[in-house]
Amino acid sequence: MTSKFLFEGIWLDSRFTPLENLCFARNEFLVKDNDVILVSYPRSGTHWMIEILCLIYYKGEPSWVQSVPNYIRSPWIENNHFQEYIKKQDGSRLMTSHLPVHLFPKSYFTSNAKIIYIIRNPRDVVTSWYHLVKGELRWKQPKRFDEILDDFVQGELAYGSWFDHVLGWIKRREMGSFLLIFYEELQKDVRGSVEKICQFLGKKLKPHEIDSVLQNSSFSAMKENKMSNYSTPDNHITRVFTSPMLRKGISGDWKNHFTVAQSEAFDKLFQEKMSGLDAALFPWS
Ligand code: PPS
Repeated sequence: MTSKFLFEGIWLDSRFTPLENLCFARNEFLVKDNDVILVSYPRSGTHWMIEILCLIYYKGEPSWVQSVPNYIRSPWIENNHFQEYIKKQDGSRLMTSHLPVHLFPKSYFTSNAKIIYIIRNPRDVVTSWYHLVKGELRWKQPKRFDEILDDFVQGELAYGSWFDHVLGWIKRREMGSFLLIFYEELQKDVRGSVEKICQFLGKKLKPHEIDSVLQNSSFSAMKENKMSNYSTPDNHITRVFTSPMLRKGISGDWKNHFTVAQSEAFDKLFQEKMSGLDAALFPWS
């Protein structure tokens, strides 16, 4: 039984984003000027960034991330399980979305809300995705890596083509209120990245507060934290997947999955699709 449906050229999964919720998010949801919205293509490090942002909001103090599940701290705008949580938020709201720019809430485009867009090497994105869907409870026979890679390249995984997603959003980086962050940048210099995010958000943290942000958002801290690893009993994810949401948390695992031929074909596709952008923008070789 498939839960996939196509909407304006984008494949979505009705278990997480039913058409009704998508239409509400896009047409009716009111983005406010002081909202901060984290946007990403799936498997790009979204939950890592949620943790960092929540800790920045609390000046490194971990009580919030240790007592409230991440999907309530920064709910997904388009997700059926989470729209209720957004209604209960007040003050400066923190929210998450995987939507491509053309399906994003229309009210955002006339607001001063801040967007943080996180990009990860698509080779690692598809690798991460393969491991997630391998543990999908409904399949007796999970798809092989080459089949998932094929779906990824064709834009047939949920939220559509990685290339179109990135190309759509990246255009907005010259505008104000938009911060582009790479997963690889976080891996290489997490302190520098956190300082950059603080500056973007207008938050001033002392060095020991930044230390605490780093410590409490580390892969090992998040893996241990029930509020960050989807082990709370009411979460919707473990009803669908048995695979851990936090798997390896490294860059370059794709090299253990791609064949030489797949890697060469992907490089060629990447160059074709991203030819309009400076290759130096992407922090991977
Ligand atoms: S989702 O479910 O689509 O929103 O997934 P998303 O959170 O975007 O990405 C999941 C991958 O991010 C890794 N992750 C981390 N890496 C490093 N440090 C920290 N703290 C961290 N938290 C999450 C997670 O392990 C997934 O990547 P893989 O490669 O599968 O490990």
